[in-house]
Amino acid sequence: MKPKAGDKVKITTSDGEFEGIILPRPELLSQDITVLKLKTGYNIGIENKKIKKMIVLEEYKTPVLKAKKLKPKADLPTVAILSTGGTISSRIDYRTGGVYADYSAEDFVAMCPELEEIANIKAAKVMSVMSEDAMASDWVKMAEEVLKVINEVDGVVITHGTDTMHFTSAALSFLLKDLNKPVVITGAQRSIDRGSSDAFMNLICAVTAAAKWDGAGVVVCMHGTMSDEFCNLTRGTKVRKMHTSRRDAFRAINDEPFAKVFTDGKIEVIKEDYAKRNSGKTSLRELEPRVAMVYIYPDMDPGIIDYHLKEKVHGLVIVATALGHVPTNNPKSLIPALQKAAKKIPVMICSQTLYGRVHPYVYANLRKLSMEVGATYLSDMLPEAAYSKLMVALKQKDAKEFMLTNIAGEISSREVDDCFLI
Ligand code: DAS
Repeated sequence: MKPKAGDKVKITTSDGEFEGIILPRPELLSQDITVLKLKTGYNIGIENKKIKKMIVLEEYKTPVLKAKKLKPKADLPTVAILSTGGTISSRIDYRTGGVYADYSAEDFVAMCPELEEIANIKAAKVMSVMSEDAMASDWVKMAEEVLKVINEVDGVVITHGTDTMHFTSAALSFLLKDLNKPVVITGAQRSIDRGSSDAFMNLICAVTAAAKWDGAGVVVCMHGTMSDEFCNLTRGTKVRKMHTSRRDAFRAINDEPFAKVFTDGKIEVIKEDYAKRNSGKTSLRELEPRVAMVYIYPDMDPGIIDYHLKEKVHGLVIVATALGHVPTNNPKSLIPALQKAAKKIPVMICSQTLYGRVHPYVYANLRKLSMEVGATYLSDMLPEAAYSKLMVALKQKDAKEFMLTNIAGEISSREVDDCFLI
């Protein structure tokens, strides 16, 4: 049997004998070296040509997680945990360095027994993707799974990768029409099997919010500070991942969190401008995925607009500079291409500043884009929210009217300057 990554082996070479675990060789690195993790924890590289003999002492087997049987308690609320993948669901296999298991929601309860003190957990694994791989069809699948369980529980938690969590939280805000209870999305910046993981506190706070928060809507529940003080509950259309790795990477933009959630079960309301839990009927909207986002930058090639038209996108979200500008008065002006596009498909304008709101008239260039081209200015809507909202809008009778209607708090009526970069 040919030794493989993870096997415990004894290697005899001209320089002596070595015992340890074979580590995987990333494709990029040369394959004529065997890397061994010694008992001491150190790794050594042995040239294959020096190896006289290698015997397998213990073959590696991918550990199988024992799913924990969940026992419901009559006096507790019921929360569904739908797992979709991401770091929160991944376990690094220190023997091989690879990710070897994708936790299901039952596993979360097994690793975090506090969850069973907060609510009866109904678990389901919806998919198993790192969120950079999520697609619009995955958002539809998640929304369908929420709809399947929503009438049997007091709230839903979705565990998800962090990279595109804010795309998903916005998309579900538009796909789930008249959502009548909380859908709380959470994740982790550090995998759940590492001591310093933020996963446990995020899970506990997310299940608490799904069980007890009096709101109805899609929210993100992630660390509010670098330490384990509390989690923020932030509107799904006004939240964004703003740091690659900090535990408090998720911030409210042009908004403030609804509430702080503590691991002792306390929910401290910050503001109440959200729909309350109700007995209304939640339904599903459809989406048209062929929408493109175009980030505006100096000296860009306006050909990108023509490319998208050729690729038959049905809508464009322009992530413009500041108040909503694009290159207008230079040899590479985007106006002609956008004029052509706007004749066929909706062209929406957001700002890459994220904070503040775009404006169609302040400058002559803006008037050219809003009035001559006919682009639609989306106030303080985040680009990622506009992206999924336009997909849903394209399935409505009047896409432009839908985009300008405040569906899930994606357009704030008043300035929230006091929370700039909080
Ligand atoms: N790749 C990242 C993702 O799935 C890992 C994480 O942060 O969850 O979004």
